Amino acid sequence: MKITEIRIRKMKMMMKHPFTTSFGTFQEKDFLLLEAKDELGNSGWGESVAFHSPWYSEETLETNLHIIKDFLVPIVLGNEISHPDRVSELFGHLRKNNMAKSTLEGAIWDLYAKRNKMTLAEALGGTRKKIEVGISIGIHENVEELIQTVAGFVEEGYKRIKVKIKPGYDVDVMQKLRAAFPDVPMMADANSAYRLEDTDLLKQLDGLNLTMIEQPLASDDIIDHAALQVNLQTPICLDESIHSLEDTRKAVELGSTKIINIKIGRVGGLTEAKKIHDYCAEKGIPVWCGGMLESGIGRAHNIALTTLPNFTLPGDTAGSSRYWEEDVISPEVTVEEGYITVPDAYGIGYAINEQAMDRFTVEELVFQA
Ligand code: OSB
Ligand code: MG
Repeated sequence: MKITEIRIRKMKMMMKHPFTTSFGTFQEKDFLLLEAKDELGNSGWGESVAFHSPWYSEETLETNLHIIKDFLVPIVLGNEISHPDRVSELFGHLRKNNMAKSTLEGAIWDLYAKRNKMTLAEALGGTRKKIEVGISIGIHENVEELIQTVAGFVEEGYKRIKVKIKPGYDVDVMQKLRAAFPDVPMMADANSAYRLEDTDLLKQLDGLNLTMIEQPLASDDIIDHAALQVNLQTPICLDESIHSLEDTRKAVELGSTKIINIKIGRVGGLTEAKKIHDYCAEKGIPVWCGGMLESGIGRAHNIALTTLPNFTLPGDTAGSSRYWEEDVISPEVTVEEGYITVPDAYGIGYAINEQAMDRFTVEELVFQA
């Protein structure tokens, strides 16, 4: 297929509720969407999961925009791409900037699937018709309120509850939650808020029957996580530390992680995500699909990826209504009894809600071959 046009939209959407992690709170989501068109008039969509500020990773919306328009667009625009797997090879000589690469690669995957009259899930080799989903819940300073919030999502049927923790808001909170919900699959995500010296504190989470603890230590670490795992019964799951298949291999070989959170943007796209999935399947490491507070476009990519067989744990891809009054796709993503039905329309499987798309667009850049 020949890439004839690329359009980048700067988006701004208000989240229904503020979301708080160990790094801080946000309620406004600024991000990029990218549309790639081919010579037959097909169009594919990708979402940049980089945030406005570099709190989660070093990438931001503006660095993504710079990398995409000044380096990535010139590589693909006007060129023939035989298969989306080629895109990561074409980008291979450019270091990191994974979320930027993933934005354009994702759009080309969608385009490829539509052109070949397949769902994105089928194009990736996925087989599941519905996927199990959990939900990620931000820090609520008032634990009673947290319990109320969790109760609502348990009621809605979410298959697993993930709670953000930070120093001073951890063991006591998790104990109270476990007491309130003895049988609900539960996990904690620290977003790198602890150090190896906190091992004794983290050990107090053992015995609460948590499915895992996500990224307790530094965002660039795999050594201390291995040392921590030796002393912890709760499985460690890495998020921030994993950027590639190579990172995954090293972390698994060192024993730093027993479960991997795969985020398409963080690993540079669907092709790399699939490689990580395949490697983990071979090693008996379960994986699940993380979230980045995406709009429907990013969510649709997450859903397609989750149809691969080793995504055996519920992901963070909650329904559109979790964060948005109105989403940029139609129909919106809905969750029924903890499941999302994988759409059967070609490509990402959801149409664009043009009115919402235009309303949330702040700026548009167009590149033509
Ligand atoms: O660490 O998984 C994370 C949100 C933003 C950045 C990082 C993370 C998260 C979440 C929420 O946990 C995932 C979602 O609901 O999209
Ligand atoms: Mg995380």
